[in-house]
Amino acid sequence: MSTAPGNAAQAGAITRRRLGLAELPRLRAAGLARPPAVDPPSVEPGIAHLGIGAFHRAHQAVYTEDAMAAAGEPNWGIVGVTQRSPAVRDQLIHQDCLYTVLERGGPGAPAVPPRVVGAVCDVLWANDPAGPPAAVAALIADPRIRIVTLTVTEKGYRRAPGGGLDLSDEAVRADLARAGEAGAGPRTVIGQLVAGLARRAQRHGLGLTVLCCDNLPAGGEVLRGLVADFVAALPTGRRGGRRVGSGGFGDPAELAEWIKAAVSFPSSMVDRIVPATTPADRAEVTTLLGGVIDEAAVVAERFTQWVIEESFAAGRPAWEAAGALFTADVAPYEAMKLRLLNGTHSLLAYTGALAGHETIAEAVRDPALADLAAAMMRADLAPTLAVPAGIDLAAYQASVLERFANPALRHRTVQVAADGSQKLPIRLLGAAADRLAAGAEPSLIALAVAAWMLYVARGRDRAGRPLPLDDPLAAELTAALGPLADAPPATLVDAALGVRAVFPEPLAADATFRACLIEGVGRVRADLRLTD
Ligand code: CS2
Repeated sequence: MSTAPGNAAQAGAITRRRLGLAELPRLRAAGLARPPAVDPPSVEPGIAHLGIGAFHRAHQAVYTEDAMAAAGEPNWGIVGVTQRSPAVRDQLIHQDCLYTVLERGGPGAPAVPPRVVGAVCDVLWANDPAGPPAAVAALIADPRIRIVTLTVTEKGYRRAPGGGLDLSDEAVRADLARAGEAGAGPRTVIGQLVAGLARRAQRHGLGLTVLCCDNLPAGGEVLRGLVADFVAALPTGRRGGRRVGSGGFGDPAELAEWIKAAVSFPSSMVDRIVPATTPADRAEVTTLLGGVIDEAAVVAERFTQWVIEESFAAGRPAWEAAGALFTADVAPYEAMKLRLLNGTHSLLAYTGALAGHETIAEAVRDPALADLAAAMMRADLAPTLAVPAGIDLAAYQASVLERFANPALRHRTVQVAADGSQKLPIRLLGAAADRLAAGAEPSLIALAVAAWMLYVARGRDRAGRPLPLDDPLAAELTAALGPLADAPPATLVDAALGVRAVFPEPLAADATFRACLIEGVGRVRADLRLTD
């Protein structure tokens, strides 16, 4: 039987319905999804978010929606900014900025319907050739915006090895060189922030909070420093004996003063495992939504945590009503999470990928790797931590492994392995330095770092399958380590320790650490049978 063209088109239309406001009543009535806790059309912008990827959508945006609903304050809606490509913008604006979060609990956890989130009001692509060049600065200067949040990943901050802004970075230099020129929108996140702050200072001077939500220790202080470095490096000239700044940025000294007085930079610890969404995830969401397609769906574990330093210059959503914890000192929470969770994630990513495990859950089900992970946390990482109030550190370590073991998440080892040059110093090298200073040998941290060296040098797993090197320093690392995949351990270790952007001077020169790394390379090669 042949199908008439009209019927086929109609069938296509039925199966190709897209998530959006028009679909909400039906999804709600059919109980297929948990509808937004707010009424999306009534949500007004209050937050600009730089880096609207999967993590933000499954974490801060959910807290924000719940806070708006709990407090009856719909004026904390999020305007997201996407940096590299228009993909997320295109996905979201074609569905009224609605998207679903699909939670995947561990084995035995009851399935819950996907949740539609309505906290996002709009999305901009920072580099849109069709848009105004300084759209992000204009957004940050919008008086309705009272908080700028960021999830731009470690590399998005463009820090130099010493921690300050990398003034040798080409994009930073280009932003500084063109600062204030008409028609030139900054490309770097710090450039965009400073351009927005400058415009804000000139237009109305209303205060603002800039809240770092990346995996950075003391993220607020770091960001404050990077903004100050950019402002200090703005080109200036002299007019009538007075320093004047370039174009729209005004006088850098005045801008620096205004920032000090009007902008706060709290730190926060964020936690939720949110793997990159796959086509299979999107297909599952479509099925769960009865045929409605959501191009912007995200999948996350059930666990979520947010600890925020209470320092807001211009108000904030009632995030505590959504479960966030406010504290005067986030540092112990950050260190615990970055070292125990993220450090162990990295260990499992490199050893797991080399051993041929596709996901973190598979890696942690490998008894040898699970033992290593537990031992590294217990022996090398936990002793470096000040235990945050109310936390049982042993239980926390167990919970990390339990979360990693969730087979429904399918978090790929190569995804966590990305950007190792940026992640290792934060997650593992600081702890190694602390242990060395205490006279201890951080042999399991060294093993994790050795696994990274072998991952980079070999570029293939135990079975010879290629492993991608997704890292801003990929070229430098491949040149230094690529030829040394089968070299004696000391040769590989010495070449890696020479990469100053990863290993700071005192640690690189530490004989105990070097010896631990050499032993680590030997052990990873032998235990994972990489030389077979
Ligand atoms: C992971 C994190 O990709 C990675 O490097 O370690 O994204 C991790 O899943 C989150 O920080 C969990 O909060």
